[in-house]
Amino acid sequence: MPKYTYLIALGANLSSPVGGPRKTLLIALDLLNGDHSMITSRSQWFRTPAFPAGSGPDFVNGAARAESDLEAEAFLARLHAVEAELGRRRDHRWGPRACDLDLIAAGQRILPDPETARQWMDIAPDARSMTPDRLILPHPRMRERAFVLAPLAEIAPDWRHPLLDLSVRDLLRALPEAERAAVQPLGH
Ligand code: PH2
Ligand code: MG
Ligand code: MG
Repeated sequence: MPKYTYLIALGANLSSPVGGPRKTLLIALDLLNGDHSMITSRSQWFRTPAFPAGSGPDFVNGAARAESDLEAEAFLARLHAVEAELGRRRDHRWGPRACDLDLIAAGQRILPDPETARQWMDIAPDARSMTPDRLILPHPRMRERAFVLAPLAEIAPDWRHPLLDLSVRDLLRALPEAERAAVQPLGH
């Protein structure tokens, strides 16, 4: 029996060597299926405007759930290996990308500890360019992003944020209507 359940956000707004965003993200999920990990569900795809506005072409976004024997750091390393395999260059933090696989949550675990995770979540907007040098879970910015929450709401609507005690459904409902409306379903 796998030990951990992970929630993953997928995004792409450039073609990769294997094809356009949808094809690339499907192949990424195939590559994640293996000895230690299994993708057990995924959302449909969504077309979303690039954030920040004007930073590039629209994204294709989705979300998936994985069961895995790997610890969170090792699972994150798998995500990065698949990104690299699909041609992702990790140079521009907010630049266009061919395959972005973000680890959003590991069950109800809070990493590295509740105090640090809360500090990154509450960080002031003008300090947002800072990047943590270790894995913070749940993902500190997940509550702000309709392009993460709308796909997640399809596969894990009742997952509860362990620091906020709000479900994915609650977090999505709390976003401005215009941001939710900008996330357009594309089907599976
Ligand atoms: N990812 C980013 C930056 N901006 N915008 C959208 N719409 N979707 C993303 O996945 C996304 C983004 C950084 O990874
Ligand atoms: Mg990302
Ligand atoms: Mg990323």
